[in-house]
Amino acid sequence: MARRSPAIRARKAIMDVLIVSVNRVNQPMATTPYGACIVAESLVRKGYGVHLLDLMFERDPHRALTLALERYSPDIVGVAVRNIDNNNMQHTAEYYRDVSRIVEIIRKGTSAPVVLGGAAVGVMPEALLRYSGADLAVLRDGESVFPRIIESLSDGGSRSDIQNVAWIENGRFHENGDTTSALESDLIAPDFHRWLNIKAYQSAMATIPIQSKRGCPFDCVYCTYGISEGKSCRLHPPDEVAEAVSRLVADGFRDIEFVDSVFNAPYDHAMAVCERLAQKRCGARLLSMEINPRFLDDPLLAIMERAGFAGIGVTAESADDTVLARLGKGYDASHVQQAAAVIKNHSLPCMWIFMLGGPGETRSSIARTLHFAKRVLRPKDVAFFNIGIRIYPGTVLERIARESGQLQAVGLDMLKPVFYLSPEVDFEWLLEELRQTTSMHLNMLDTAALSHPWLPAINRLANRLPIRRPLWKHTARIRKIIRLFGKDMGTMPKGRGREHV
Ligand code: B12
Repeated sequence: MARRSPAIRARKAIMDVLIVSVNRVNQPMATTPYGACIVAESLVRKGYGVHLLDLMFERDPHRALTLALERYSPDIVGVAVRNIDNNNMQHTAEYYRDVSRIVEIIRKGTSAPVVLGGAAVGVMPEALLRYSGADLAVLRDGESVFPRIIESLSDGGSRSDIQNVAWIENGRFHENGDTTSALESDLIAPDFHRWLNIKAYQSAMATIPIQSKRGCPFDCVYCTYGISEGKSCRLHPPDEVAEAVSRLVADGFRDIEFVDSVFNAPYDHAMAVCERLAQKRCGARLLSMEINPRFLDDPLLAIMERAGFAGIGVTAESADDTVLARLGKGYDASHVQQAAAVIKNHSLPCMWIFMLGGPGETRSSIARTLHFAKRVLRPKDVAFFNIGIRIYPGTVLERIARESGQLQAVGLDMLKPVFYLSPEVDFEWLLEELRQTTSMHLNMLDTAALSHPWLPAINRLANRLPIRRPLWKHTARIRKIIRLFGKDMGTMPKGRGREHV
């Protein structure tokens, strides 16, 4: 949806900022808009009037936005966009569509400049700018870039002077650098109570996010983390991280999740963070779903347990050497086996995350990964299988798919989810293999489970019951109960959600 010319006028000194967090996705559970809160807090500290409109639990989000525009008459509007789609090849949902409607409503209510930011914008800035017609996009580090935009526009400056922004001018996409700023450690834990309806998040089983670092140095062929957060790791001092966790606990939060791109690399930093947390004994129930198997050993798991971790997600992706090499993981199947052996020495609940159907995948490599999940993992652990890989612009996977003639979509069309599936793997065969595996092993799930319509209700119900978190560790028990109602979460309906390349 193209819009009018995006030239933005410096109107007057910008004083009042409205930030709209667009995300309303409640599967697998609602996620707390951490980035938007960090940005809001940084602006308040610089003296701006800030209102954060979180659409997550609004009954009528469009009306809520119209009312907020009337009530706050903002001088600039920030739009936080977290998700483009649900990364789910079987049951695809296209969340980016909400963004153009939101920008349309903003345009009706105000002539203030509209600035896009958020995780999705770091992944596809050009497509989202073109699709929404917003004036500017912040590529990363909103807490430092958004204040600079405001200062520059208030002074009548030009957007080409601002680092880490992108815009469309005369139909052309302009991107101004991809530098990174120093992390502001006093913003690790914003005042969530101030910005959000925390009760609603808690009853939806959402965790409170926290970062111990930003950036990802790895070269996984499909991944955008290094693009959106930068390739070098910027570390928060371990003391500050532990202090922030203690503050959150003092504020009444217990379930705190590290949302670093990878938690346990650099290894020494993860160790130091956990050591400080173990010293503090603040009573947090910690979680990280981004553990790299290569850097997992007994000392780290031991200190994670003492720090208060209640669960981890190991992003193994495969147990096959060729597939791991083609995915650019930087480790091989022996590291995955080793991680499983180490985990067996501990009691920490673990979800293993696999990615089936990438470059180099064949029927026998899939058989090896499924065998590993069935025979090597502890039965109490959960195995989760992604099917196909979402192709993002700027990744090596995009190049692979184009070179092999499997990907034609360009520009805006990349917003529509497009997935890679190895030509050696038949989609229907893979679905059937997984259907058999997940129906026999109640601790195993595939992507279909993430779009299960009962998930939000399960989250709400579980929150009322004295159930130990994380909820996923009860996957087998929950599925047994669901089966009593003649339904299931692990098997999937025949057929695919949408075309793959
Ligand atoms: C951790 C994580 C999860 C955790 C979240 C746990 C939690 N409690 O929050 C879990 C595993 C639950 C999860 C689930 C999903 N996730 Co996820 N997740 C991430 C991850 C790794 C980090 C997100 C994060 O919190 N970062 C830290 C914060 C501080 O960063 P941020 O939000 O980007 O904010 C910064 C900037 O973006 C900017 N900014 C933010 N808001 C604003 C607003 C304005 C106005 C401005 C100017 C700037 C700005 O400034 C902030 C501070 O610098 C990202 C990848 C990544 N590295 O970004 C994927 C990512 C966000 N997830 C993604 C997806 C797809 C999903 C799921 C849909 C997957 C699924 N199939 O279910 C679900 C959706 C859940 C939901 N309800 O929305 C995609 C989204 C893009 C896309 N493809 O659509 C990402 C980018 C990964 C990817 N490349 O595919 N996720």
